[in-house]
Amino acid sequence: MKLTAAELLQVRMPLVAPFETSFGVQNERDLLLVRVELDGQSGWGECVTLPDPVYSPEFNEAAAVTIRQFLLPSLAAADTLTAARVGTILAKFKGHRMAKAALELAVLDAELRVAGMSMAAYLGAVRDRVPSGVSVGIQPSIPALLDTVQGYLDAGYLRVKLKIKPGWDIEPVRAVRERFGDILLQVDANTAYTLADARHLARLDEFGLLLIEQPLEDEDLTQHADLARSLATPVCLDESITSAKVAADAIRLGATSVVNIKAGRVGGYLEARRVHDVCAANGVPVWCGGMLETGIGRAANMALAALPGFALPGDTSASDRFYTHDIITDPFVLDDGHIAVPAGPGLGVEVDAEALAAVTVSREMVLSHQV
Ligand code: OSB
Ligand code: MG
Repeated sequence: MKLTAAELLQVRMPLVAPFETSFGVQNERDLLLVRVELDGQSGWGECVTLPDPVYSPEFNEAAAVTIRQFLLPSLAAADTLTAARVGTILAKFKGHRMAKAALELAVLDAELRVAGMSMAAYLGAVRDRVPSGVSVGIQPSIPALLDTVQGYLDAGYLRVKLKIKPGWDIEPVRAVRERFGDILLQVDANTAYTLADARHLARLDEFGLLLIEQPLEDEDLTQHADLARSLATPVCLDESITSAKVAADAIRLGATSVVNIKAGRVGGYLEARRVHDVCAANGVPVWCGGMLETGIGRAANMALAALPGFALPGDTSASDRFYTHDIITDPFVLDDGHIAVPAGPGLGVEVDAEALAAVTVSREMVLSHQV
């Protein structure tokens, strides 16, 4: 197949509530979508960058420039383009994994729509629904936190992840554990601590958490291994895991005993599957992370989370966890704490043109077919 057109969209979606992490508060989701055409067949991809380089070095505007200036021209020059080739074609460009992942996803969507195959089937899914967890942002107070968590448990979420930071860690976890008892509970620090906090973080041990996610900085693999030895709570890496190779290194070092897989962070869904495979080969359970995706990225995450090694519920929440109006025609809903994995061709969801238009800030043809 040949890349015949490509479009870049900037979208601004209001969030149902502000989402606060140790790296800041988001009041809306500003994001980038890509639409490609392969021999005239449309495919959609979502870029998971944030507006600022606070979770990873990538950010929306940099991703747009990278896609426009380097990635799309290289893909357009390929005579035979398939998702499996995207990684190789783009390998000469360092980093920019989220930008690459968005394009690989769009190509894959188009390719699979032509083939009549679902993304879940393509990746090797073994489930038709996935258990759903929820990521709970830092709240203004403990009573507000308990109300928020109560709402998610009432909705049926099967696992709760609390965002933590220095000053918002032991007490919120204690309060949630005391109020809700034996729920599946974990925490995510988004790199907010240093190894000097090891004794403090060990105070979380008494709460029987599933895991502590990314306590230290991205590059601190050895220090995560040191920390892991001083905690009973399993350490799970997110930001640090940028490829299957890094996952293998982190496991070998003892820096991580569970892995959060986000396709954007590792350069695409095919590399995400390789991370899954490396973890499975080492007996390391994985779960699917999230980046406040619209229905497009969410659909792809559901397919990924249906692979056999996804042993824990992920941040695979329903669309209404973040958005009142998603941009797909059938938003993801919770059913008995689970989300159905799309079974139709490609992503298996349809973009709602009207809903998309309502949140689109700009839309630009980056490449149009030259005959
Ligand atoms: O660390 O998992 C994270 C959102 C943005 C950036 C980083 C993270 C998150 C979340 C939200 O925790 C997960 C979701 O999309 O539900
Ligand atoms: Mg995280």
